[in-house]
Amino acid sequence: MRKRIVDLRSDTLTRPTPAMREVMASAEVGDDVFGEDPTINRLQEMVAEMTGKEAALFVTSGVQGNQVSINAHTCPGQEIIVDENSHIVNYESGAPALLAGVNVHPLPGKNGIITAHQVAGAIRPPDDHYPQTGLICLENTHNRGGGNVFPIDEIKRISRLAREKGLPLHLDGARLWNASVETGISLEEYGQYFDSMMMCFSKGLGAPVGSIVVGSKEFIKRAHFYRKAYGGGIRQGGILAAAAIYALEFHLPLLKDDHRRAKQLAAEIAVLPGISLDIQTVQTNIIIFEVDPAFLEAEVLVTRLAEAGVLCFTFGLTKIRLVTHLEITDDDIEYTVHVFKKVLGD
Ligand code: TLP
Repeated sequence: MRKRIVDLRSDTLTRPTPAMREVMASAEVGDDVFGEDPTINRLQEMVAEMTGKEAALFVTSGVQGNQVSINAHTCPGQEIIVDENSHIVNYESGAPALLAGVNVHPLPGKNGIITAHQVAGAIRPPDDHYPQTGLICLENTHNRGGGNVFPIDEIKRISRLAREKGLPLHLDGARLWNASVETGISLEEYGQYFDSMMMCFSKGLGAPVGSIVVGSKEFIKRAHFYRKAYGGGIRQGGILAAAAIYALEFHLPLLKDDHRRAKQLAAEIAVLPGISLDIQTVQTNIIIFEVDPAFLEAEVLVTRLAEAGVLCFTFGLTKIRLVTHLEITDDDIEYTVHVFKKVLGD
């Protein structure tokens, strides 16, 4: 019998379903570098409309979406203000420096949430000693923050500040879909506060490849230049855009089940010995918890869970992340709880 595996390492692991593969196989395609792929064009129009933006650009990945946006907003030598735990600072291979030639100015957020007050203090005065601030970036939901939703009132305050200072505001919204489903705040409302937003189809939505960037026509024209420069022109990418359209239609409403399962799993493991987890922080599909090293090293817990078929990652020395997604069922949650209890000797 095949060993049972519950893979909670990431929502990037989802594989296209047979129905998704069918729409991919029959997608109409053209050369997107010439702007002639009808399915990519349809996806771009759809998402521009959903977010209330003038234009959209299909990109190969979340990293590429963030990086073409940083490039399109800034000049080399400028500085971008961003939370110290953001994906842009931690998991994009130093690309802001490598590709756009900008400094990052990381702020200490609380679970990834930075305030307008902190941002105001970080904007550089016009003095030749300082790098000049070129962009502010937020992340919603916040990955290292434990999938928490960025509070809308703080977004509004930061957006107001950015506009007063004439600075662009970019959102890493890899999981903005999750934030929107959880809060009921529409993508269009989120779109009002940002000059650009990047959203992924290849996380909870379950598409195999692809992200999208939205903004003004002028911004998208500049982003298009950088996408080409970074080798992101994907020709007959309509087969991928078809998967994204399918995901928006059929998988977006399912995200609320991922959130329900994550909250249930969090509540059940929070009470186990050696684990420290505030269930209030579990708002969407990500759970991050501390393991008391005096009880068990996080790395050892990950190995023992894996031996029993539950896969996850450490997030730093003492933390572990679990992510629910399209392929995780209620039964998988039950099994995971059972395995945790067995491993932690409850
Ligand atoms: N995140 C991945 C890893 O890179 C950590 C994951 O497993 O969660 N922004 C955010 C907030 C992300 O979480 C990710 C992916 C990205 C951008 C990058 O997306 P891709 O992997 O499509 O380049």
